[in-house]
Amino acid sequence: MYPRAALKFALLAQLASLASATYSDPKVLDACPGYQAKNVFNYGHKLTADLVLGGTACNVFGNDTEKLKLEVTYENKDRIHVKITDPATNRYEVPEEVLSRPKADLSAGPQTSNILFNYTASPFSFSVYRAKTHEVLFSTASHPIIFEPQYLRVKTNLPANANIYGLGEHSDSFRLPTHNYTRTMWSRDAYGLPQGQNLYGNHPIYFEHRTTGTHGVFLLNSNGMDIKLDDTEGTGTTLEYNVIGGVLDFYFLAGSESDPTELVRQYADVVGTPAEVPYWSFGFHQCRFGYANYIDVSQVITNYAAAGIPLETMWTDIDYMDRRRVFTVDPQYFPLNRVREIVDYLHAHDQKYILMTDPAIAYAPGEGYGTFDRGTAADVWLKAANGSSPFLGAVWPGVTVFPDWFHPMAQTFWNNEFNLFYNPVSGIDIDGVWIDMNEPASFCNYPCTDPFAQARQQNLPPPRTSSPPDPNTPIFGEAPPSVRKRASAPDHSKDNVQSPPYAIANHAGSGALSDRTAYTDARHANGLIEYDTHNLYGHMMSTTTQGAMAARRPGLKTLVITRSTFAGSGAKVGKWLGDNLSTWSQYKSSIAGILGMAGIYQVPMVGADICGFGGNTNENMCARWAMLGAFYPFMRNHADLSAISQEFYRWPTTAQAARNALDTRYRLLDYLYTAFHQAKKDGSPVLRPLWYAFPKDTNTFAIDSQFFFGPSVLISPVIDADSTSVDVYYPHELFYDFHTLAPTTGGSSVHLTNVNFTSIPVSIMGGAVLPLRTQGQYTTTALRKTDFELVVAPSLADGRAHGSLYLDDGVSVVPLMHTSVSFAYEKGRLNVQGWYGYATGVNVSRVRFANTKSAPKSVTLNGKTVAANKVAFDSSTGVLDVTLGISFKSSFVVELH
Ligand SMILES: *[C@@H]1O[C@H](CO)[C@@H](O)[C@H](O)[C@H]1NC(C)=O
Ligand SMILES: *[C@@H]1O[C@H](CO)[C@@H](O)[C@H](O)[C@H]1NC(C)=O
Ligand SMILES: *[C@@H]1O[C@H](CO)[C@@H](O)[C@H](O)[C@H]1NC(C)=O
Ligand SMILES: *[C@@H]1O[C@H](CO)[C@@H](O)[C@H](O)[C@H]1NC(C)=O
Ligand SMILES: *[C@@H]1O[C@H](CO)[C@@H](O)[C@H](O)[C@H]1NC(C)=O
Ligand SMILES: *[C@@H]1O[C@H](CO)[C@@H](O)[C@H](O)[C@H]1NC(C)=O
Ligand SMILES: CC(=O)N[C@H]1CO[C@H](CO)[C@@H](O)[C@@H]1O
Repeated sequence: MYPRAALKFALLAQLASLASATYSDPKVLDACPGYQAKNVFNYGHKLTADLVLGGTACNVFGNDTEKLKLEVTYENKDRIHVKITDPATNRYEVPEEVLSRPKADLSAGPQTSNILFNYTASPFSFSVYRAKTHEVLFSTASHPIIFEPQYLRVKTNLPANANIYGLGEHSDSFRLPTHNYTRTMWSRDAYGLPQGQNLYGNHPIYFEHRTTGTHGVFLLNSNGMDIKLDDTEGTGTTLEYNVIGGVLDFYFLAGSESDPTELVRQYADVVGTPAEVPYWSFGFHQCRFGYANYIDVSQVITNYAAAGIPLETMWTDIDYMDRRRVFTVDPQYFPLNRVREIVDYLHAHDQKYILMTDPAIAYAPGEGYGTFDRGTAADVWLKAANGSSPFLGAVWPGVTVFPDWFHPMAQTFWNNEFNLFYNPVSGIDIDGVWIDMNEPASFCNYPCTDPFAQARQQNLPPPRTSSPPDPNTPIFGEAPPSVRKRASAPDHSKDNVQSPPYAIANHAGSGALSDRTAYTDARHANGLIEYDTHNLYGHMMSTTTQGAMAARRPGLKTLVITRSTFAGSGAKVGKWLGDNLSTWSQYKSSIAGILGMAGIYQVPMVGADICGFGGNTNENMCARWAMLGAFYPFMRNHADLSAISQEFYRWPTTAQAARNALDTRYRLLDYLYTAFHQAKKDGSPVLRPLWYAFPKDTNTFAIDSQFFFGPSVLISPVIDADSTSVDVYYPHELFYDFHTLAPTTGGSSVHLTNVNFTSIPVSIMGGAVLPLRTQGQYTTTALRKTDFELVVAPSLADGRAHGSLYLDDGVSVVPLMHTSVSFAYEKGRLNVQGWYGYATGVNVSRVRFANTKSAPKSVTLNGKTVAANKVAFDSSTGVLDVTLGISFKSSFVVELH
């Protein structure tokens, strides 16, 4: 079957790319008739209309739909929902169970809205503009909307050199190119993170920033699409959606004229605020593909301790599995009792353990593989097009099936597998979980003829020798329902789902949609097919896995790290940036990657593989990367099977760099935890590009080699290979060196020299009060017993500063007690006010006031003079250091007189 099918795919793909070369011509598309608005009803907060084809159909990629329904809803003062559907057919839409739609305010309407919807009836076009200034943000004028069964097109004009961010997942610059640039949304296994191509996940949201304000546009659609940014038509920049299914479901977000972080919060209102993660998960994680056996793993743990480099969590890749089958251990290389011994050792030392879980499950009828047998009994596998036999792929264990996350028993099945294998009493008591290959990736189109894929299939560890478990153990109390809710599923009988007329620029294999993944005609229990839901597979595995982890340890926060995401995934899970190489360019581009996830898409628990995954790193690169990685929210060192060992202790410079940067990171861990708590509350970004804080400073718009860690700590790493200097930009504000608190006045670029390989420039932005631990510790458990100190970093404009601290037990989803403190500094008076429900059990050891002009005559704590020997002023740096040594359980005031 495969050779013929492959040939068919290849031919159709060729034809389709020919077709798109012809028809994607903007002149051809702009000559389409578009629509006319009829029967317009304006209810104030809502507008509806029929859109009727406005002339002779152009049928570029299928027949134009004759009549559409337009529905415009003012959902709140900052959000307009614009939806265009075909009322005559049941078209696919992202299911509510995947992304529940945001609620609208009853009082919303054009009178109170910050943005307004406008339209012309004939030819129909619409625009969204700012209510106050009438500045147009989005306009389809002169670009007719095209709506065909397998092709939707919407295009807007934007200013020349528009500042566009988002549309991830990509490995391109944070500020996107605007010349002949295509962002393709179609999840794929993208080893090497090639630039300009589709990667693992999909976030069809863009932010556009202007000096007059920042706004956002979210297209809620999970079908394959190309979003094109271009400037070759001489009319500024254009942004064009080319979507191969679903409906046009836009959320226009007003953002703000002065504070871009408002827009981040508005996006969180639509897709959900991010999950809080356990405090310990901010500790350092070590992993690699290729730890040969349990002895290897145990040695890495003891080597870290011997090197004095904090190790919070040890990870194991697929190496632990028996024949690479999930929910198994290799009895010879990773015998269960020895792995349990490792877990016990880690837990006794306040450390954690995490294992990899893949979605692809070995297809092993009659072999006694419990997971396969139980899943088969429950009938939870994704089905082939005919809906009767499981869809097969080829992944790590060889031929595999894939769970159907839409199946009504999928969660029960997954919970049960987690309870059996990750059982504290009889299995492996993991603390978090890592999910991979969930695009879903398949090495080839089964049955594979591709020699590369065949070779990978055969590259298996030695076979197991122990006897398999009883495959017939009943687990489900009742027979799984075999009902399939097909009635509501969209009808694709007339569509070409293998090779739609418009070919998106998929870079997997030959470019066919089904290449190296589940085929587009594979069927879910609810009747949906992968053509529509492909981009949701990783997201659904994420939410199901998070559910299974929450069921294992009810009431506790979970850490799930996934590879594939969709809009909204961050509400449940974190993400690593996937498989790249140990290169200096990837070291740098990881910053744009984490800024996208943590600054825009609401997936703040994010990090790149430190020191690089594929290929070999070296001492200098790994040292620089250890220090940059200390400011990824999720900090993990991870390497590929064929790469040299790259644990931080392998080289002296790298080891020292890691110790230094980890010390800084751990001192900031409560500040990071507070930023996550704020993000959970209102969607405020955990990482920020410079322009979020300096939206009028055009110098900042393209900077993606520096970033803010939390609201006010600026990270400015050395970027160039083996270099000890870097050009950094400090915007118009004071920036205080993290260690010395010496201030630099910003407003220009600075050439930093002699940045040795064990240090990274970290500065505190003026206007901040930071709660720091006095020093890093080996584990976060020990860290939480360490005293706090406060740093006051006054702003340039008015010398004020403020900050906050949120603390709880670090693990409970709903903590019984919490402590929430705010810090405000003005005119020599630091006011620490708050609620102290959670006992910190530690002291505030001191306060350091930066940029103090002269030594004060006296310092008081709650009105009482602080002894002179507890006050030290350094005139060279302007730092006033006041020792307090008071229990951190109530509010206090420190005044400089
Ligand atoms: C498009 O419309 C024409 C004429 O109405 C019809 O013959 C043809 O089958 C349609 N094509 C598709 C793909 O539906
Ligand atoms: C709204 O659209 C109408 C019709 O095209 C146009 O005359 C009017 O100027 C637009 N209003 C704004 C504020 O753009
Ligand atoms: C745009 O990019 C494509 C793909 O990289 C290339 O083939 C084409 O020549 C480019 N077109 C222009 C006008 O630069
Ligand atoms: C369903 O499709 C699969 C994959 O193409 C095939 O192996 C199987 O025989 C088919 N089953 C039936 C009942 O047609
Ligand atoms: C590296 O630079 C830092 C910061 O300037 C300095 O404290 C440290 O002593 C330097 N290390 C070495 C080995 O020179
Ligand atoms: C902590 O503060 C208490 C007083 O509140 C003091 O007695 C104690 O010595 C302090 N501990 C340290 C380590 O400074
Ligand atoms: C951003 C970056 O450096 N990406 C590189 C990742 O690895 C591939 C090779 O597989 C390079 O082509 C990319 O440039």
